Amino acid sequence: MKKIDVCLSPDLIELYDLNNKVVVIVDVLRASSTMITALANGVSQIRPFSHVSACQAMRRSGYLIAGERGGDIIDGFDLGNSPLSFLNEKYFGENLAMTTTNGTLAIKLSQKAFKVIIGGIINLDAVAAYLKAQDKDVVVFCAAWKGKVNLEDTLFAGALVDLLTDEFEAECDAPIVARAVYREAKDDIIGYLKNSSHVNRLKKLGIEKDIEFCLTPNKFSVVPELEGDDILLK
Ligand code: 3SL
Repeated sequence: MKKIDVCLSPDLIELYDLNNKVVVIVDVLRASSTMITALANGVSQIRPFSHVSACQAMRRSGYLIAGERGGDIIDGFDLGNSPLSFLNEKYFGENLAMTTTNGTLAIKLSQKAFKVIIGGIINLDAVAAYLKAQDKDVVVFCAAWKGKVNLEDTLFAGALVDLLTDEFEAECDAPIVARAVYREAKDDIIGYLKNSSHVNRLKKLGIEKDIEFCLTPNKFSVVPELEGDDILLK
C-alpha cells in the first residue's frame, strides 16, 4: 500500500524524506489557492520566490510581479495575493513571479521531491484523483504560518487523507491528527475556521471574500505542478 504523511510546518520539513515522493504544497489562505486560480484562469506559469528582491527582478524578464507581506500587496508590485484578482481570465497568457510569506517558501523547501504539486480546498478532488493515479508515496506539506501550525492547512491535509484512505496508509500520527480535524470540521468548514488565527488576520484586512472563496471545495479541477523553476498546468 502507498503511504501518506503530513508535515504540519516548514520548521519540521527536515524530518521528512522527500526523495521519490510526491509533495502536495498547501497554503489554503491564500498562496496555493491564488496559484490554482491564476493557472485555471489562463496564467501561463508562475515562478515562486522566497525573497522580494529576486521576485521583483523578474519584471525585467517580462513577468508580472505578485506577492504579499503581512497580507498586503508589496510596494511596487503589480498584484497582491488575492485569488479573486485572477478571475475572468484577466491575466490570460501572462507569466507571473510570486513571493508570499509562507507558501512560496514551502515550495522552495521541496526541491528534493520527485514531484511537487499545488493543492487547496478549491481543487481538493482533483488532487486526490491525481495522487490515486500515481505510484508514489505522498507528503502533504502545510505552509502554515511562520513555522507555527495552522488549522486551515491541517484541515486540507486531513480531507486528502480521508479521500485517499483506501489506497494510502498513514506514515506517522500527523495524518491521523489532520483527519480528525477534518472530520470535526467537514459539515461547516467556514464556521469551524472562524476563530482561526489566519482567518482573523485576513478579516482585519477586510478580505472576507477571499476567505470564502479559498474555503469553497472544488471550484477547479486543475492540478498545478512544478516543472523546473515554474509552476504550470501539464
Ligand atoms: O503566507 C502566505 O504564503 C500567504 O498566503 C499569506 S496571506 O494570506 O497572503 O496573508
